[in-house]
Order: sequence, then C-alpha cells, then structure tokens
Amino acid sequence: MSGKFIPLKNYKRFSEEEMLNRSQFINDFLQTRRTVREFSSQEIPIEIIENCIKAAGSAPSGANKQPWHFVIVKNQKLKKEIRVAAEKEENEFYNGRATKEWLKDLEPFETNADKPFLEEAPYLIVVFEEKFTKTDSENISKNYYVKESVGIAAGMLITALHYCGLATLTHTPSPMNFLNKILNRPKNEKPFLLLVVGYPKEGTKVPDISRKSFNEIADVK
Ligand code: IYR
Repeated sequence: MSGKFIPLKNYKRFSEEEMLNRSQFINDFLQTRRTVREFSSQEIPIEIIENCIKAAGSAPSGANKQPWHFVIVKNQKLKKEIRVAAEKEENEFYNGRATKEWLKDLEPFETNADKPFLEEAPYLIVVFEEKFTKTDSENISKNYYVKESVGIAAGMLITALHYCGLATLTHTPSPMNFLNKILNRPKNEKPFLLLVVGYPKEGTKVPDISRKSFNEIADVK
C-alpha cells in the first residue's frame, strides 16, 4: 500500500436500541424540513453559516478532491444584483423557455419570475462545482464524480442548516453563469446551486404536498 494510513478516530458504535432511537429521531427531524419561499430579513450570526459550510465540506467526494466552493453572500448590493440577474432568466423561463408540462408541474408551488427572497433573506450561499481544480498557474488537477460529490455536500449543508433551525430554498435559476460574474469566481467553477438561507417570514405558508411512502421509494430484496 503506497499511501499513509492512520487509525480510525472518533467512530462511535451504538447498541441496536440506541440505533433504532437515533434512526427514528433523524427521520422525524428531517421530515420537519420544508422548503420556504418567503424569508424574514432578520440577521443571523455568520459563524452559524460558516460552521454549516464546514460541516458540508466534510462530505465524501471522488478521490477526495473536494470539488466545491461556497460563497456566502450577505452584502445587500450583491444580493440585489443577483436578484436582478436571476429574475431576468426567470422571466425568460416563465414566458417562453419552460414547456407547458413544466409550468403545469410548478402550479402547486405558485412560483413566478419574482424573486424578492434573493434580497430579503440574510444570506445566499452559492455552491460552485469545480470540474477541475487549478493547483497553480500552469497545472490543473482533474476531479471525479463532481455532480455526485457536490450534490452530497449540498444535502449535508441543507441538513446542517435545518439542524440549526434555519430554513432554506434550493433555487436554480437557469442558466446561472451570471453568478461567476457577479461573485468574481474563476472559469473552472460552475454554479451548482443557489441556497437561500434565513428564518421563514412570519405567517408564511407552504404548499400542501406530501412525501412518497417508504414502499414507493425503496425495496428490500
Ligand atoms: N427556476 C424557476 C422554476 C422552478 C423550477 C423548478 I424544477 C422548481 O422546483 C421550482 C421552480 C423558479 O425558481 O421559479
């Protein structure tokens, strides 16, 4: 074996009873997560967001390349710029690019091209994927399973934020390349997801939709 190995640290094994309790708890807890589309402007200490991003950065990734970059946007001017650019794309989406079927599928969510939450929420977290990583001015290192890796990290980020009591909205205006320009990110980074983060606006409502049952989403063979 060529690499260096160290003992597995901090692994904790539980009794079966404890595992059962924990599995019930995590299911109940994650079932309480709902995407919201109306956010309060109340401020949130940035350390909380930073810790959640650190947690997301612990995600597994292809060949441990960690092909992600997170930009926390709290600056009001930048948020406004992002809103203007996103609404331009969304206007084209709702008034032409989207198929009839797609618009029909979106009806229960009552979404439209207006995205005030991009300015109102205290934080936007833009998750970038790195198709390759620049190691220095001449060299690049190739990344593997980039979408899978960044998708897992994004899921962990949403989970961490939910654990802190923060609501999120996974927003993907398409295309999102305007984010490179506004946030001054290099060409090897591609926007993967725009996560809106904050407290839900008081009195906000969410669509009355349900989750598929265990038997619909899983099989035991
Ligand atoms: N990006 C648009 C449309 C949209 C698409 C899907 I798929 C959604 O789950 C929700 C919205 C918007 O944000 O309005």
